[in-house]
Amino acid sequence: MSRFAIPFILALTLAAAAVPQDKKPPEKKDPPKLLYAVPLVLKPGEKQKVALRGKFLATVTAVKVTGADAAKVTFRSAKAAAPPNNYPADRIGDSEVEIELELPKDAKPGEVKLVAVGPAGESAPYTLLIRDGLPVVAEKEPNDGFDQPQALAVPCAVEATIKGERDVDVFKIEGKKGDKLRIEVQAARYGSPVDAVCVLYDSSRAVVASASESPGAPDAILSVTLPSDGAYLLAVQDANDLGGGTFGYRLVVTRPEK
Ligand SMILES: [Ca+2]
Ligand SMILES: [Ca+2]
Repeated sequence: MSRFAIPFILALTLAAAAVPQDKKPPEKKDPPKLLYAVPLVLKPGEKQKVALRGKFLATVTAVKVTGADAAKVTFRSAKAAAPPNNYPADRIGDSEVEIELELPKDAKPGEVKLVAVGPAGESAPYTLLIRDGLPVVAEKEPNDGFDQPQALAVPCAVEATIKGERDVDVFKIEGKKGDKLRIEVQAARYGSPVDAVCVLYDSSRAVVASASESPGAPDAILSVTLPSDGAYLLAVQDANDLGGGTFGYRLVVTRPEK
């Protein structure tokens, strides 16, 4: 081997070592993905702080609103915010953006969407769940069992949270034989990690009806005709017994037209 060979081989080795660095494709950046809002239900006509949970949100620099011309949005912060271990990150997200949002009083449910903007581009639009004309009820814990239900007057829309693992929310609804009730959970459609199961019991604690997600209908919906006069108990819980401060849901109880 000539005396030039070693430096030559060394140079080749160094060059080879350098190749992966030089030829490494630029880091692939994923655009932000909005999963859901906390609180899940937004109030038109009020300025409120909203955390948006999702993926690749830590570098988001702005949030845009569409579908409500007079809406005002102020970007506050973006950060990584990992879910607890063993929670499904695809549903709970790994980061969040905080904004201040003021929707006009006439903001229309289903029409207002948010888009997060970051260095890798824009998120798909996220449709906000907005209060409609139904009377609003705030969930009151503890409501964890048949002995401590929260009484509801129909119609209403309860704004609730599966506040921790194995949280059960029980509501009491008075009814008469032949009354029709429609009970609808609004959660998964709006990205909430709650996978709700709803069970309606009569006053003797026999199951009258139950529902969970079904194909084409990601949220539980119960349509029942009450079999007798009395107090009915509705239990809502997460199918996987998961829960936490960001597990919001809206429970809409109405009497459909006969
Ligand atoms: Ca609860
Ligand atoms: Ca509860």
